[in-house]
Amino acid sequence: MVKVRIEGERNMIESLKRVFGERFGSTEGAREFFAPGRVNLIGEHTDYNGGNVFPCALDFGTYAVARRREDRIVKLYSVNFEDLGVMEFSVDELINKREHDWANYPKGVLDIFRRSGYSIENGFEVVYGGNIPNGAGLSSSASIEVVTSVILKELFELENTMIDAVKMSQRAENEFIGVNCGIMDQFAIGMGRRNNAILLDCNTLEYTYSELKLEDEVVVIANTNKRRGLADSKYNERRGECERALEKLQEKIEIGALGELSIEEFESNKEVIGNETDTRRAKHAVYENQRTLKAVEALKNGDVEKFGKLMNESHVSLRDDYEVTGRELDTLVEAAWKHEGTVGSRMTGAGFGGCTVSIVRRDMVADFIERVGTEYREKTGLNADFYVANIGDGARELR
Ligand code: NG1
Ligand code: MG
Repeated sequence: MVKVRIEGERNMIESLKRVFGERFGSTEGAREFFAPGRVNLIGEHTDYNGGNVFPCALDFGTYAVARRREDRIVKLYSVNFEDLGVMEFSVDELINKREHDWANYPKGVLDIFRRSGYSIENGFEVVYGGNIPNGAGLSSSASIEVVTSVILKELFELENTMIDAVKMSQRAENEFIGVNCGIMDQFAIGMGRRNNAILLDCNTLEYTYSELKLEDEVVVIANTNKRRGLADSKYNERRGECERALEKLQEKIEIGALGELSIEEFESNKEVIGNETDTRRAKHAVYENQRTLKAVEALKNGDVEKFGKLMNESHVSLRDDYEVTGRELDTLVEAAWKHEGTVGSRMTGAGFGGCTVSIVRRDMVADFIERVGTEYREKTGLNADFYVANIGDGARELR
């Protein structure tokens, strides 16, 4: 099955506006916002290791209609979670977190903004609606966080930059939600640019845009439709293993993050890590980081073939050394590798389920979707969803 665009941007906004009017009385003065989802092309599990990532923003994501209120009440509603109704609280209240509640994301952002000293004294009301599949590694959560940051900035005329908003959105995820994630998702969503991926050094936050000069190829995202059950606990486990490896290495060499190591430095010092598993985790982080730099260079030189090979190597490393793939992701990627239209294919996001990203020859996409989808279904009993990705701009107010 091919899901290209669930609904166009205008349709989405118009239907959210209708709901806004129903829920909050009128649409007078209501403003329109958008934050994309993101897909990472290469550089996986490197962000929290102080390494490089190469993500891009998608052209679908989270839409929102928002308006400032004269009192101090905040009202939040999501058309994706109709059963939960309108969440209502005051800006003065200590913001309580409830388990499994989507509104924790906007609440967390509001909390971090206020704790960062931004004066938000009035309430506001928002209707959210999104078309990113949840828990698929396309960053639906970061998209809600970043769109909320943009809403707060615009409604309250705050002076923060998009980079500040990105950092506060990540803090909301770390400190309020309790997921100790790196900065890749929020950064790509806030700073994305049409037809470009972003090479981001997560240690220094230096970044450069790199145009995706794909003429004969397209980016295809495939959702395994396997939800990432244990992702969060395994995610934190991997972070722990990498931290342990780093501490050992620091006994011998002066480094602040695994991302600072060259392959040679890693190979000549790795015996101090001691533990075999931790060594493999660190190896992935170091090699993946270097692989990302090579891949970006290849793309700059118009060598898409080489970029694709490096994507394949990334998957192997995530499968064998980092051990974050699983049967569904491996089956989908192996089916893609067999197809003659495939330039490269790998898992994307945290892993354990969720999506793969592939570069596929444009004239073979239909056959790719048909054959890869069929093989995946035969081997796993699951249906994959395919999206031909358009690389879009970052979060913004729509005017
Ligand atoms: P996804 O799969 O989008 O949740 C997670 C982290 C990223 C990064 C990747 C692995 C969150 C919100 N994000 O992405 O920071 O570490 O895994 O590269 O957990
Ligand atoms: Mg998430």
